[in-house]
This record gives sequence, C-alpha cells and structure tokens, in this order.
Amino acid sequence: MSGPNWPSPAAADLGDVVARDGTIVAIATAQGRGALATIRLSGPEAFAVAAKCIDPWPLADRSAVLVQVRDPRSGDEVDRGIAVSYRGPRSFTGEDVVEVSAHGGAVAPAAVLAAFVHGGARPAARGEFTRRAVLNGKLDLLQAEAIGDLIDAPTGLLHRAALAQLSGALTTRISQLRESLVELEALLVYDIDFPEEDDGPIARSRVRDAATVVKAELASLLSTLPAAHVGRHGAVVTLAGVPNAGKSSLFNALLGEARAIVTDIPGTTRDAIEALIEAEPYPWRLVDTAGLRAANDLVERLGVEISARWLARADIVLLCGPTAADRAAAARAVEGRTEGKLITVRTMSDRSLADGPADRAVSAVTGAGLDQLRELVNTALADRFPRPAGDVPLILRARHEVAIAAAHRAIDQFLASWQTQSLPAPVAATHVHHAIHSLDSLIGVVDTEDVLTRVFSRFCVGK
Ligand SMILES: Nc1nc2c(ncn2[C@@H]2O[C@H](COP(=O)(O)OP(=O)(O)OP(=O)(O)O)[C@@H](O)[C@H]2O)c(=O)[nH]1
Ligand SMILES: [Mg+2]
Repeated sequence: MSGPNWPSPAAADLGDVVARDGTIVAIATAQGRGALATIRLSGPEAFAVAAKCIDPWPLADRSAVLVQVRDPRSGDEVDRGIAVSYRGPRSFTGEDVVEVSAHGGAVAPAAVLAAFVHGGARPAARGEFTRRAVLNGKLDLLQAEAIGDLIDAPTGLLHRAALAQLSGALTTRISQLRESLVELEALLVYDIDFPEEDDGPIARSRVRDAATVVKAELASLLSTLPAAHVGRHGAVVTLAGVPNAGKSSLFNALLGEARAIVTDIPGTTRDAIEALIEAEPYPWRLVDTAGLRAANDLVERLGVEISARWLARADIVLLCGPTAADRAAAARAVEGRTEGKLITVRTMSDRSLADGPADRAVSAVTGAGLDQLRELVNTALADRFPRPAGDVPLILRARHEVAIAAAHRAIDQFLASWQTQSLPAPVAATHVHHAIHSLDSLIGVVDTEDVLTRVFSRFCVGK
C-alpha cells in the first residue's frame, strides 16, 4: 500500500463548492489514535461500490456483519471490521448507505476510504451527508444544524439544547407559529376577497389577537438569547480582592484542582486564569484575577488592568477577603468597574483572623462553605438570566435570531398598521407574508442555495 494514492481528508474539503450528486464517502470519526473509525458511503452507487470492496456482500439490511474490506485496484485486504447496509430511503441520508466500523489510527481508515474511492465513490464535502438528509426530507434545516451544534457543544447545557432541537423542539414551535400566520394571512385574504361587505367578514379584533399571540411567542423565543449565550460561554464569575485575600486558593477549591499558583507572597497572581465549570442552571466561567492594589511593578500593574477588564465583563463578582477591612477595600476597588452582582465571601474561615459579616464564609483548606457558595452563585445566575416559562427552546444560532427577529418585526409592523387602519388589508397582509417567509427560511422550506451552503460549510467532513 502506498500513501500518495489515498485521497486525504483535506482534499475532500471543497469549501462552499458542493457537488450535489454522485456517491460520496468519508471518514466520519475524528482523526487520530482510537480503537475504531467509521467510514460512511452514501449515494445511488453505494451498494455497487461496496460490492467491489466488501466481502461478504450483499449484507442483510440494517444488520451488523463482520467483513473484509479489499481495495478493488490491488485486491489487497486493507482492513476487517463491522459493516451495516441501509437501503434508502430508510437511512440517515435517505439514500443507499453503507457504514464500516474499521480500526482506528492513521492508516486503516484512510485505506478503507481509498478502497471505496477506487471502487467509484468520491470524497464527500463538508456536511454533505447531512445536506443530503435535508434535501431528501429526512431532517429539516434546524435539525441538521442541531447535529452540528451537538458535535460542537462546549457545555452540558448547549448539548441538551442541541439534542432538544434535534428532536424537533424548535421545529415544532416554528411550524406552529408559521401555521398561525398562514391562517392569519388566509383571514386577511378572505377580507380582501370580500371588500364590499360592510365591516368585512372578519372581526378586526380576531386578527389583532391572533397576531398578538404570535408576536408574544416570537418575543419569548428571542428572550432566550442571553441564556443561550451564557450556556455556551459560561456566566463570568470573577474573583476579586486585595492581594493575599485567598482568591487563587478559592479558585482551586471550586475547580477541584490546583490550577492557580498559591503563595503567601502578596501579588502572586498576575494574569487572569479562567476555567469553565459545569453547574446548574448555567455553567460558570470562573476567573481568578490579580489582587487589586496600586501596583508599583509593571507586570503587576498590567495584571490589575486585566482584573479590571474581567470585572467589567462579570455577571457575578466574588469579593474575597478574610477580614471585614479586606472586603471593604475590595468593594472600594471594584466600585464603578462592574455591573455584576456583588457577593461578599469571608475567606480562610478556618483561621482566627477571619472576621466580620459576609454573604458566605468559606475555607479553601477544609472545604467548609463551598457548597453553600456554589448554591448562592447558582441562584444569583438563575435570577440574572431568567428562562421563559414553558420549556421554550433556546435560540442557538445567529441565523435563527435574525430570522425570528425579522418575523417579529414584520408582525409588529402589521399590528401597528392594523390597529391604526393606516393600510388597506391587502397591503398590511404583506407584512404577515414577510413573517411567514422568514420562518420558512428557518426550517428550510425555502430551498435557497445560499442558506444551505452557509449552514453546511461549517460542518465537518463525514457529517
Ligand atoms: N488556612 C487557610 N489559608 C488560606 C486559605 N486560603 C488561602 N490561604 C493562604 O493565604 C495565602 C494567600 O492565598 P492566595 O490564594 O494565593 O491569595 P490570592 O488572593 O490569590 O493572592 P494574590 O494572587 O497575591 O492576589 C496563601 O498562603 C494561602 O495558602 C484558607 O482557606 N485557609
Ligand atoms: Mg492569586
């Protein structure tokens, strides 16, 4: 076997140029050392290609079979693994599909891929499998995007939100709203068709109420944006205090590992250190910062400037210090620098020098008070980023925000003109039509090439 003949995964990355036919093949799993790798084959010739490479062939539909994979050019065995064939349309893409679980590592998956290419398949472009699933009606666009978000999810919250979207949570909402708008448009058209009737056959209030409900639902979807942002990036929880307040010790204790350097030398921490911590209802981006004081040395001064930046971004500031005087000094230092909620933390509660009232007392040494502090922060975050009632799905992508905001704006304009009767019904109806069009573009009812290309260019090869 020689390397240069193998199509590299990079060669398969066709960027935005996506050929839409043919039989495609890709390694669907991540590159690198691993026990198994999955090679996926899909298209009208998938079974014909497999017949040249896989022994035994054919396979019983949707059953796992131990097979030998041969390169049809050389006749050499390249690997053995488990193959499953799916006859279209009962497959992920809706086409005939063959999946082989081969051995992982650098060589075996590439050799299996090469065998299929030599058998007549071509390397897939980014997201091409999922794109076919959308085009064949197996998934809508929102579900396809959910697969991308599921793979990329940085936190448990985003993972759950993507899974809900894959199950159709957002699709269902958007389809219901679309349905309501189509009905509304029909009401208006009815009115338009019978203009000679006195008041029109449709009560104005009925139209207004229907539009108001849709507008409120769109607004409730948009209201999830801050929660989605925090779910993805973590709520910024900044540790602040004078030097030697015990910030880095608390950072390590909350993280459960000795990440930040701790010494009894004031001014130990210079750069900000961040860590993403899973928590409910939102993950935290916990940030340890340099002690706040008028620093003489340049490095420490820069550190204090970085602290100021993290204070400005903070959702919660933990004002740390063992004594009331330390915490008061910290409070003075952060004044005017943050809009985050301030929580005072009496650190080093195991030591006798710790004194004065604080929201919570903790010891990084014994672990006392840590759970209560976590609870306090989680409650504060739940207050700061409320989620609308009724399990409203999170809006995870800018594309969704843009479309939902456009629909919201259109309904708003419709309602304004409807209430003031400033526009004739047929003209007002164009706003409703515009809103429907925006929602269509979300689900992918409008098969615009540029929308599809934009969505799938961010996918990985093999998806
Ligand atoms: N007994 C006890 N000592 C602590 C506790 N937390 C911190 N210390 C000690 O206090 C000293 C300062 O702790 P650090 O965590 O480095 O303090 P800091 O606020 O990060 O200090 P700078 O980075 O210099 O601003 C170290 O000697 C720690 O071991 C605690 O809960 N109990
Ligand atoms: Mg420190």
